[in-house]
Order: sequence, then structure tokens, then C-alpha cells
Amino acid sequence: MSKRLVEAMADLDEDVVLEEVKALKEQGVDPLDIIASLQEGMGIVGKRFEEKEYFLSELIMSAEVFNEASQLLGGMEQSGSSKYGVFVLGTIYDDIHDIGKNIVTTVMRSNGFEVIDLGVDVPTAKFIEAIKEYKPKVVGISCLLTTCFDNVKECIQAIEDAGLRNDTKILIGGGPVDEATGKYVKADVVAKNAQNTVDYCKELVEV
Ligand code: B12
Repeated sequence: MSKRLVEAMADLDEDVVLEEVKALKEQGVDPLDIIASLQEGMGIVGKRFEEKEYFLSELIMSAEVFNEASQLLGGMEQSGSSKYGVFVLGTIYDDIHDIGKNIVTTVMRSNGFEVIDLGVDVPTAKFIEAIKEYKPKVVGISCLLTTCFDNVKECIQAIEDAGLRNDTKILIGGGPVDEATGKYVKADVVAKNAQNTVDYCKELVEV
């Protein structure tokens, strides 16, 4: 973890963030480790927002800085092959956060999965339609708002009621999601980051 990068991200110091990302990349640091530092910094941005030190404009700014920084990261190019099959994912309805979901998409693609990204604010019906169409072994639901946990729960229950859960595991992720959330919404697995997601999905398809 780069302390300088975590702090610059938290302080929304765009120039230092970009400079540090370039430097770490040149030193050969794994792009996923760089993302972990940026993610940690975003966590601090979130706390400052909660404590009213930051406002919505700072949240928006943080997303811009993060996206700019992640564009500098090579080594996560899409492989184009789909040797591990299809992974469907989207951000649950009423939630428009997509940075984490987009990272998961990129990293899954670069690890040989075909990813169907349903976007943000995805209604339950759209998840169900996609499961019927693509028959994925794993479906991912991203959720960054605690107020949307019930939406995830409803979505997972609807997938089960439609008889689509026997061959499909449901993976959830997003900043505030933890094991207790996983139990509450009845997900199969909770993933803390993109690498966890890849490891779990590979294990599952290789069985
Ligand atoms: C940036 C940001 C925004 C941006 C989002 C821009 C975008 N395009 O995504 C904007 C400004 C739009 C925004 C809006 C809001 N936000 Co906001 N936001 C954040 C912030 C600071 C960072 C989120 C982020 O991108 N992190 C970096 C990424 C890389 O991390 P990540 O999302 O966790 O993803 C990783 C893992 O979790 C995992 N993962 C993520 N998704 C998935 C999915 C699957 C399937 C898997 C397997 C893994 C996985 O892998 C990723 C990579 O490692 C968080 C703070 C935080 N701690 O998360 C608040 C936060 C989520 N927001 C919050 C709030 C309150 C809001 C607003 C309601 C504010 C408002 N008053 O309008 C709105 C809601 C809009 C809506 N309806 O969705 C709160 C939520 C609090 C709560 N208890 O629910 C937070 C926690 C801030 C806080 N502490 O108060 N936000």
C-alpha cells in the first residue's frame, strides 16, 4: 500500500495522485495493488463525507480523480478470450456507483471471462432476463448504499423464485457490503475486491 497515494487520493490532490500512480507503475507495482491504495483513499473520502468535512462535489471529484488514475494503469487489458465462460454483473437498482463494478469487469475480462455488464441502477427483471439469456455460472451484484441492501435481497429472492438459482451462484460486493450483508441478502459469496472475485469464479468454473 502506498501511503502517499492513499493520502493524495483522500485529499483529492489530483497532481500527486497521477504522479504517484505513474511512479508506482514504472516501479513495476501490480496495478491491483495500486487500485487497492486508491480504494483505501476513497474510503477516507467517504468518511470525510459522512463527517461533513466533504460534500457531494468532493465525492464527484473523487470519482473523476480515481477514473483518471485508473486510466494510467496498463496491464489490465482485456484478453478478448472467454475461456472461463460468462459472468453477468450490474449495480443494483437505485444505486449509480460504478467504479468498483467497472474494475471488477476489467479484471475479470483480463482473466479470461466474458463479462456481460448490465450497468448501474439495474432492475431485478433485467438481471433475470440476462440470466435466462446467458446462463452464467456466476452473477455479481454491486451495492454501495446500505439503503439498497433490501433491493439486493429482493433481487436475489426473485432470481430464486424464478428457479434460476440452481446453476447460478450469486456474488455481491461494494464498499459497505460485508459477511453480515451477505447473510441478510442470501448471497452465496461476498467479494471484497476484484482479485477475490476472479479467484472465486475460477475455482467455481474449474470444478
Ligand atoms: C465516489 C463515490 C460516489 C460517486 C460515485 C461515482 C461513480 N461513478 O461510481 C457519486 C458522487 C456519484 C456518489 C453518489 C452518492 N453517494 Co457515494 N460514494 C463514493 C465513494 C467516496 C467511493 C466509492 C468508490 O468508487 N470506491 C472505490 C471502488 C474501487 O471501491 P468499491 O466500490 O468498494 O469496489 C471494490 C470492492 O468493493 C469490490 N466490488 C465492488 N462492486 C462489486 C461487485 C461485485 C459483484 C463484486 C464481486 C465485487 C465488487 O471490488 C471493487 C474493486 O476492488 C464512497 C465511499 C466508500 N467508502 O465506498 C461513497 C459512498 C458509497 N456514497 C455514499 C452516499 C451517501 C452517496 C449519495 C447518497 C450522496 C448524496 N447525498 O447524493 C449518492 C448516491 C447516488 C446513488 N443513487 O447511487 C455513502 C453510502 C453510505 C451508506 N451507508 O450507504 C458512501 C459510503 C460515503 C459515506 N461514507 O457516506 N458517490
